[in-house]
Amino acid sequence: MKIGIVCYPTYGGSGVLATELGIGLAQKGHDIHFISYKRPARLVNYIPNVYLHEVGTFQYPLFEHPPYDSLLASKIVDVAMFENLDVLHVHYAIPHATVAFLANQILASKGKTLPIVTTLHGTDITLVGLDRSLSSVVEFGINKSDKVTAVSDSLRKQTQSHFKTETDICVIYNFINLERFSRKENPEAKTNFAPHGEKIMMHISNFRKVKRVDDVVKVFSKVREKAPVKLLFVGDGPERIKVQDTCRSLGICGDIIFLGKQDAVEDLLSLADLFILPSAKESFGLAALEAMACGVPVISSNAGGLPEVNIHGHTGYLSEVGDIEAMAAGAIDILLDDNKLASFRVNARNKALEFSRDKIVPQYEALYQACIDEQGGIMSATRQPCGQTHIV
Ligand code: GMT
Repeated sequence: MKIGIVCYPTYGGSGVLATELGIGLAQKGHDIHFISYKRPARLVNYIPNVYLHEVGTFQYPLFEHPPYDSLLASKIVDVAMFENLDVLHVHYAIPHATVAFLANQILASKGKTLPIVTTLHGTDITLVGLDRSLSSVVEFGINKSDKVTAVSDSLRKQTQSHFKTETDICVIYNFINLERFSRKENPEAKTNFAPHGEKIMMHISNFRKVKRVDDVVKVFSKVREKAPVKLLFVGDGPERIKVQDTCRSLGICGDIIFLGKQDAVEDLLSLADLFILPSAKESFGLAALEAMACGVPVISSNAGGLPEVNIHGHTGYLSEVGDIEAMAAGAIDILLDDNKLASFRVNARNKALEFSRDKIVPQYEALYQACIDEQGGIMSATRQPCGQTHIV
C-alpha cells in the first residue's frame, strides 16, 4: 500500500507512535509518505520506502499567522495525487482530521478518492479538544473520518462521552519495538550517575503541566529519606524551570540530574530501577511502556489508560492523581526489596510483550485494507468494522 502519515514532528507520544508505525510498515514493504512541518524527531536514519514531505510556511503582510491548515491540506492533495496514495492516516485530531477532510474534498473534485484514518492520542480529546473554541471542529473531524482509532479503551470511552460520535471507534493500542527497547546493562554508565550504588528513579516527558513533573520531585524527596536514590530527568518543556525551583527550595539538587532532550532513551532506561509518571491525564502512557519494555517497574497515577498498561501490584503501583504519599510508599516498597524489584522487572517486560510492534502493526494494515475495500464498494463478509478478519 501507499500510505500517507500526517503527524506532529515534535517530542510527544503521538509523533513517536506515528513515526514507529511508519517505520514498521515500511519494513513490511509499504511505501510511507510522512507529511509534517519538520522531520519527526524519531525519524533519524534513512529507511527504505520512507519519504518525507515537509509542509512549508507562507508569509504575507496580511497574515498575522501563516495559514497552516491550508498549507497542510494543499500538501496532502499534492502528495496524494502524485504519489497516488491509497490511504491517509492522521495522528492527533487537531487540526489533522479536519484538514484531511478538506483535502479529501479537494481530491474528490479531481476524481481521486482517499480514505482517511484518524488516530486519537489523548490531549486532542481530553484537553485541547474539550476547549469550546475547538470542540466542534474536533467532533466534525472525527465524524468525517472513514475509520477512527483510539490508543486505549479509556480514550475510546472518553471520546464517546465528550462528543456526539457517529463513527465506530476502534481501540488499537500503542506499541513498541521490543528489540530496540530491551534492557542493556551498562554498569559503568550507571556508576556515573549513582557512584555509591544508589538506585535510580527516572522520569521522561515533555514537561507539560499535564505531566505533574513537580510531583516527581516531591515523591523523590520522600523516597530519598528512606533509600539511597538518585533522580534522572529526561526531556524538557514549559514546566522545567518550576521543577528546578522546587528541587532548589527542597535542597535536593545534588541528587537530581536534568539531562534535557535525548534520542537514545532506551540506553538511559536501561540504567533505571524505577520509572515515575504521575500525570493528571494520560490516554496510554507510551513512556511508561518504553520503561517497562526495558524491565523498569512503574509508579504512576491511575489517570486515563494507565491502568491498561501498568498493572497495580504486578508491574508497579497506581495511585490517585496527586497522591504523593502513596506514590512514595509504592516506590519505597519496590526499591527497598531487591526480590520484589527483580520480580516486578520481569513482570514489566512480560506485560510490554503484549504491546509488541509485530502484534499491533497488522491491526493498522487490516484497518487500511478495510477502508480501501469499503471505498471500492467491496464489503468483505468476514471483515469486522475495525478491520479485523473474523476467523470462523
Ligand atoms: O503526552 C503528551 O504530552 C504527548 C501526547 C501527544 O499527543 O503527542 O501524548 C499522548 O499520546 C501518546 C501516544 O499515543 C500517549 O501515550 C499519551 O498518553 C498521550 N498523552 C496524554 O494523554 C496526556
